[in-house]
Amino acid sequence: MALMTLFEKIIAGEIHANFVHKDDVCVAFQDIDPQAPTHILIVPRKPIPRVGEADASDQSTLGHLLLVAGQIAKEQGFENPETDGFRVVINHGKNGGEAVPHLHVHLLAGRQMQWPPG
Ligand code: DGP
Repeated sequence: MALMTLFEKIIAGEIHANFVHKDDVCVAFQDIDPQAPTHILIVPRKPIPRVGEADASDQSTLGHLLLVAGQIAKEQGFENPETDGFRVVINHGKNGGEAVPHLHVHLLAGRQMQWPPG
């Protein structure tokens, strides 16, 4: 049997995390090393390694992750594009800055973001 990813262990409750959302498709919890006042990871229960390895069968899962990111941002009061806002990020591989090989969407909010990103 394949080794569990770190995020599978968090989903299974083997490693503690501060969850903000759970449903049948994904969970969301606070990042352990926040890069903004709000930094939440939205993680599919299915351990797709990274976005470039998703396939057509993952279409609804990928869409769901973005919808949940937007929903959480709205719940936490960041949805007003004039006065606030937020950023969603997916890192793929070495140059993308990926550290955990289990697909996840970063939701960052609570400060002014810069462009281009580092
Ligand atoms: P990425 O670089 O896109 O693979 O992001 C991985 C993120 O996972 C990074 O922002 C830090 C976070 N992270 C790593 N280990 C843990 C952990 O044990 N718990 C939580 N909550 N987050 C973690």
